[in-house]
Amino acid sequence: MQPGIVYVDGKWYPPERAKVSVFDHGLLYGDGVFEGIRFYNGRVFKLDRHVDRMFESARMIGLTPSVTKEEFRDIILQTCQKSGLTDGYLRPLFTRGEGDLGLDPRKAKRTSLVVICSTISLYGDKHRTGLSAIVASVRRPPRICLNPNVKSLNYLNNILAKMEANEKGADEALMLDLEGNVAEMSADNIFVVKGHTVYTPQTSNCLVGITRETILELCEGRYPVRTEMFKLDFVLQADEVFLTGTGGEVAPVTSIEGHPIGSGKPGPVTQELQQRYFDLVRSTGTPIPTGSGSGSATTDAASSTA
Ligand code: PXG
Repeated sequence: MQPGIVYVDGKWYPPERAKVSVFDHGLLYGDGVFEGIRFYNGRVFKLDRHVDRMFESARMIGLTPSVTKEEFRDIILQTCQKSGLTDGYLRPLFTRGEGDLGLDPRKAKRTSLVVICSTISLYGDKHRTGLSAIVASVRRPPRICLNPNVKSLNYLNNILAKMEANEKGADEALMLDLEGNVAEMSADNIFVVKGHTVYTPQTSNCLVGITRETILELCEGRYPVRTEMFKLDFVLQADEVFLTGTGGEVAPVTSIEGHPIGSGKPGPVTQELQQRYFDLVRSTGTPIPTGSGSGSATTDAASSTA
């Protein structure tokens, strides 16, 4: 069982007792949005950016959250505090809520808020040694079908790509859009290094990653950056490739379809940016409040804030 604590619509529960209805449209239709946030050393990294993106995702699917941004932010920090963890992962979800069968969102009368506070481990030692990737045959859907900037509860497109990687014994899957432009990895953005220049696709065909934004900030004044579309051959001829994501953090991709990238080992630009990223996440962020309430479960929001 996962460690931590889970908030569901006003109350906190131990992970094994946290439940949502089988009639929640988030489960029935993938109708909802989520975020993935990490906290390090008792501080939540880029909390306000994640709060803004979550509300923007909700707005794009016409979902009205049951809380304001300020309340949401407060619930996240309280959930961290109650978890007793100093390093971990937060997974807030807004779902369309419980409603009768039928995909019409009007059947769900009130949206739900869940915040899971736990831990996540994705690539282990491969952060240091490098990941292998395949090119997924499934493509990222175009904006006109489902805007990739919506971080929705419907991840089947990404999961199918990840399954192709699993079947081929690779760590990750690179995804193209319908035009053959490189879009992103199954749950991470992609960066390419050529010479001293750092390239990443524009965000019209991928998620506006917060780790991506952080890396672009870390490149400022050190490496020239170009955000532009490119094809697979550009990636295969790169000196270095790395991926970025809250879960995956910054990880080198050292082979694609069995073809080594650059030297076939993590490159110097990737290693430097990775180190700077780890330094930044461990030294900045919104402090998790300390005080009473830590570790308690099945308390309700109103009484614990009183
Ligand atoms: N693209 C996609 C499709 C994602 O899902 C990213 C890029 C990177 O975005 P951020 O803002 O995190 O830099 C994501 C994020 C998980 C997990 O449970 C997935 C993500 C983040 C955290 C955990 O596998 N994906």
